[in-house]
Formats: sequence, C-alpha cells, structure tokens
Amino acid sequence: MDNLGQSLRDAIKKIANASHVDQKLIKEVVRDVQRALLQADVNVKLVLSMTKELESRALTEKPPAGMSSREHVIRIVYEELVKILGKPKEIPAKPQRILMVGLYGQGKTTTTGKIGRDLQKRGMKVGLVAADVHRPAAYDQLSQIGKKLNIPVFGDPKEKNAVKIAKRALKEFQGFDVVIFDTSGRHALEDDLIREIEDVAKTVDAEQKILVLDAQTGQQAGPQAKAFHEAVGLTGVVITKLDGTAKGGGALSAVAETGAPICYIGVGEHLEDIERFDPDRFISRLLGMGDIKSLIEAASEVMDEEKAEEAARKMMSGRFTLKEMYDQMEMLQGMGPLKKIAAMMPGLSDKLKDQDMEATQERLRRFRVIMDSMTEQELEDPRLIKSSRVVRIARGSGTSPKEVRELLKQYNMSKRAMKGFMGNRKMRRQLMKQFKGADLASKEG
Ligand SMILES: Nc1nc2c(ncn2[C@@H]2O[C@H](COP(=O)(O)OP(=O)(O)OP(=O)(O)O)[C@@H](O)[C@H]2O)c(=O)[nH]1
Ligand SMILES: [Mg+2]
Repeated sequence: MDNLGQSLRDAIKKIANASHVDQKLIKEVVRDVQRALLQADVNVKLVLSMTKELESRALTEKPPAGMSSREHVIRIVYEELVKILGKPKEIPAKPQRILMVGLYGQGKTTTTGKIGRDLQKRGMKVGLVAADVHRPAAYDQLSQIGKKLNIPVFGDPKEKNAVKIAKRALKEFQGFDVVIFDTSGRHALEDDLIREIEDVAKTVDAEQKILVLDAQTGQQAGPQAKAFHEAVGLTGVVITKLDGTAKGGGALSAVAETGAPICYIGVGEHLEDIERFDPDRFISRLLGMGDIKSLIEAASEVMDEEKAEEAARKMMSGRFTLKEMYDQMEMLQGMGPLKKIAAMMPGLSDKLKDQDMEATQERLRRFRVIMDSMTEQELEDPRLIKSSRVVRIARGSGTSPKEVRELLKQYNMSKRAMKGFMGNRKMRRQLMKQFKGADLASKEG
C-alpha cells in the first residue's frame, strides 16, 4: 500500500483545513511529514535535513503577494519533496548497454520494450535480450514485444544460464547501438538470484542499470532498491503503473536510498505508454494537489455556481432572515466577483475588505455560536427576540447579551441595506449578471 502518499496527503490536508497557520501547526505538520518519510524508509539523514529546511522555511518565509499562508506552507512542503527526487535523468540516445532489474512482475519486460521503442525512435539501432531464464514464457513475451516494434530479440528458451545468454547476446548484437537486457524477477532476499544478477551485470558491464519499480510498492521500496543497488550499482529508476490508483510514494524512498534518478514512468500496458519523468507533476500527484487546491478554495469560501444561484434566488425573493444573513456573510468573504457586489452594498462592504477577513471570520464564528442557541422560530423571525430571549440566548451560547444584540443590530442593518438594494432595479440587474457571470466559480486574482 502507498502509505507514504496517504500520510503526506493527511499532513497537507491539516494545513488546508486549518483556520489559520501558526507556529504550532507548522511544527505539527513538519513532524507529520518527518514521520511519514521515516515510516516509508526514506534515509534518516535525508529526512532530517529535509524537514529542518522545511520547518525553517515555513516559519520564516513570508507568502508572496496573492498567496495565503496556507497555500504558501503547502507550496514549501511540495518544493522540498520535489528536491528529494532531484533532477530527472534522460537515458541518452547513444551506443550503450542497458540492464533491467527488479522484483517479480514490476514491469521489467514491458519496460524493456518501451525503452527500446523510445531509443529506436530517437535513431538508435536496438536489440533486446531475454535474459530471464527462470520464467518459462519470458522469451515468448519479449519476442512478441520485439515483433510489434520491429526490434530483434535474442534468447534461448533451452538455456538456463543467464550469464551464457548475456555473453551470446553481446556477440549476436555486435554493431548494434543499444542492447537492452531483460532479466528475471527476483526477490532482493534470495541470495542465489542476487548472485546471478551480479554475474550478469559483470558480464554485460552495462552503462545503465535500471531498477523497475511498481508504483504500488510502498515501504519496501527503500530496502529493495538498496539491495539491488548494492548488487549492481543502479544508475536509474523507472516507476511503472502510474496509470493506476497508486501514487508511487515508494519512488521517493528508492531515489533517496540509491541516489539513482528516475528516468521514465510507465503509464499503461501498451508499448507507447511511457513518459519522461517530471518531478513536479509526480509530487503534485503524490500529494493530491488537485484535491488540495479545491480544499483550500473551499476553505476560503469560494462558492460554486449552484450555491450562487440559490443565493441569488433567495435574495430576489426578498427573503432575508438571520439564516440568510449568516449564509451570505459566509459566502461573501473571500470571493472575487461577489466581493465586487459586496462593495456596492452598504452595511456589508466595510466588513469585507481583505484585511478584515480574519476579523470577519472570527465574528462569524461568534455569530454561529449565538445562532446555535436560537430556536428555529427565532432564526426565521428575529423580531421575536426580545430582551428576555436575548438573555437566554447569551447564556445558552456562553456569550453576552451585548454580543447577541450586536448580532441583531448587524442583522437589521443588513436587512435594511438589502431592501434598499433590491429596490434598485439597476443594481438588481447588475447583481443578476454577476451571479450568472461565467467567471463566478473562479477565484479572482
Ligand atoms: N497498467 C500498467 N500495467 C503495466 C505497466 N507496466 C507493466 N504493466 C503490466 O504489468 C504486468 C507485468 O509486467 P511485466 O513486464 O511482465 O513484468 P516483469 O517485471 O517482467 O515480470 P516478471 O518477469 O514476471 O518478473 C503485465 O501485465 C504488464 O502489462 C504500466 O505502466 N501500466
Ligand atoms: Mg519479465
């Protein structure tokens, strides 16, 4: 399971959901990230230096203009994770031997074909070698791939010695630019199979030694990569099956453990389903940045079209109770196009300036608490709330009668403002246009 991705996403969500970012939250999130990476067997030293950097940046750097502190801290986590992956490495289009290694079923044979195809397209004369002598159908599988790509394949299903196959292949493919060796899947703890890959590696003396890693590999990725690294000295990693649901958190451990960069990702079963590795995109996906973005947007009360229409309908109907006021205030803050409307509304405009957002939020929290102590009837018809009820509501909500009256005063002001506003035809038309505006769902600037 991809625990790393999940726990990193949880840490990020903590920031996205926070009402505000403070030192305590940052320290907590740094600890979460640290724990997540350590549990995924990412090298301890690396984790400590990464999280130290993360903490110091998050605590000291000011968010750039237009970015909330939430987004800013998430951005820093993201950047520091991208740093771990380092620069991607491209396998150059030049004469070389490439050795593919990895556990069972990770996609070695498929990736052998994919890389062969890529280098062939880049002008190389390529040969593929079926050096998997353990799985009976391995030769046939690679032969079929070779046929599809029009790339020659060397192998001998009767030969059970991988080193002998490798030697014969080197002779067979003399004069070829690139020779790619597909090898048997093996467990890093199987000594005899590890010895076999060491021998094949010595024989082939490959420029590229590529670990093929299934995106689903979680915590095991670190130790596995390390074992292969010790056996053959990895120069690159390919993460496969990123077209599935797995986010590939293990990649981070594999790269951190071996220092071998990721060169490609596999994104499907077909031979053209291979892409150059893009660290930014990879980490975005690992962290679920798409979701995070919407989380942040939801947190800053950006309203979707449906909600806008509902609000417009209510406003047009002239209905305006405490509930509507609360909803409205909540909607109005942090929204682009509606902020413009708010600016036109007396009584609301002064509450909605950016620098007042925090205060408004706090005010809304108080209002919510107070309103939770009101009856349904009172919410629908605030005129019912006379002084004895004010006292009861204040007591019930742990606030003061003064605060309750403040809420009522705010309500009466808004109601008056709303009435005047709705009585003005020009303004009403403008409001309707705003509500229907195509850019309504998008956050302004
Ligand atoms: N969806 C998807 N499937 C993949 C990808 N790469 C490989 N596969 C599939 O994964 C399965 C195993 O792939 P192989 O290439 O045979 O894996 P292997 O590492 O050679 O397996 P062994 O030789 O048995 O160790 C096959 O069904 C492939 O089609 C990928 O990027 N995406
Ligand atoms: Mg295979």
